[in-house]
Amino acid sequence: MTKRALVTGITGQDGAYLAQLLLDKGYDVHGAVRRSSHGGVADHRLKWLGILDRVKLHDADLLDPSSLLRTIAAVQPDEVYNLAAQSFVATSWQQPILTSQVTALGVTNVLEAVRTIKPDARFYQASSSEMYGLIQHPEQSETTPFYPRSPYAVAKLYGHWITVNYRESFGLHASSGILFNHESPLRGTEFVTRKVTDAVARIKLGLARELRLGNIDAKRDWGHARDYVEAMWLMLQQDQGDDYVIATGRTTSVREMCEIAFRHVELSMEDHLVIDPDLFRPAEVDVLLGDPSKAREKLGWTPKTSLEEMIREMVDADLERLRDRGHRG
Ligand code: NAP
Ligand code: G4F
Repeated sequence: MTKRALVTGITGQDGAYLAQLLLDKGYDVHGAVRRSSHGGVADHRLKWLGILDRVKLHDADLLDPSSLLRTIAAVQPDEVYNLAAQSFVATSWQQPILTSQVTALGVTNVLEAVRTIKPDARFYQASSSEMYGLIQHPEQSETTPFYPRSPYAVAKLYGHWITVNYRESFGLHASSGILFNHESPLRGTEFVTRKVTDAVARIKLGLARELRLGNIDAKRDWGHARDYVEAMWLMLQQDQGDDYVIATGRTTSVREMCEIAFRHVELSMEDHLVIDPDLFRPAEVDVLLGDPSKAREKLGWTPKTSLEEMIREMVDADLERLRDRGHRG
């Protein structure tokens, strides 16, 4: 029997890679997409992966419960992956209410639609290492207390606990993946890794001269999105829903990540980097380092891509994109 999956946030970085993984596994893949004013949907990532014509898209917004009910009724999914969110931490101080509505309450909207229409569907919630915020233990695992430091992280904490609560209250097969930062050539350019690789490629091609960053002493546990979507799928193949930390177990500063990118194109970071105080956040998450032991033991999951390999892949993809654009004029 062909399995059917519904992915909210299918037009985002993780949604696109997850859709590709599920298609490769023979799934019938459906995506929920919100309306935008330019007529179409934000489908450039699905196009980049060459899978746009292989997924079925449905109009649904996390803020509109009736659209979610109708989509789940139409698709009758075996698995629901809730990846949609206002996902940029810095924006969450500018739009805290929207962030709460989509990233927190939106999760309940999806869970309610699942509970009402398809309670035997397995559910995945995209939780975040940002929930650890002001870290309470040097290595963060499923049992480390949370201390969120942004409206985004507070909203994600709600999403995490409502998922746990629906599992315990209604017996849903609901899992929360506490994913540490993961990146790829499909990462939005507002996030620091892609901002860096895009700028390095522009500087190398003579299209820009400087890169402006905020706090380069912040440290993150960075992995590759392609590896992390596999962990999402593995969670929904288990007999019971549960919570899992997904991370590499290595932490690196923004400064070191940036050096890797400049070194790859034989440029010096010091010649181009400008520190911009406007890019510092009202409250920072100084360091994150995940302990993925449970995922390794229970899911058999380990990351495959090193930070160096990933950053080089991202710089090369940005160079290629910019060169293609140049040829097209
Ligand atoms: P992303 O690239 O920003 O994608 C977010 C997706 O959510 C997009 O498809 C976006 O649609 C959709 N969306 C936003 N608001 C919506 C709404 N009101 N209704 C329906 N869809 C909406 O994020 P990502 O990096 O793929 O991350 C996927 C999920 O994992 C997010 O929930 C994120 O918070 C979480 N997460 C990410 C990381 C990471 O490091 N990447 C780590 C931990 C957790 P448009 O294309 O129309 O904007
Ligand atoms: O790349 P970032 O914007 O990612 P952040 O804030 O860690 O959040 C990402 O990962 C979370 C998982 O932990 C996800 F839940 C979330 O959705 C998102 O995907 O910033 C990383 C670090 C921060 O400490 C930031 O202050 O880089 C620092 N940074 C320094 N200069 C910068 C910049 N970040 C950005 N975006 N832009 C800068 O110019």
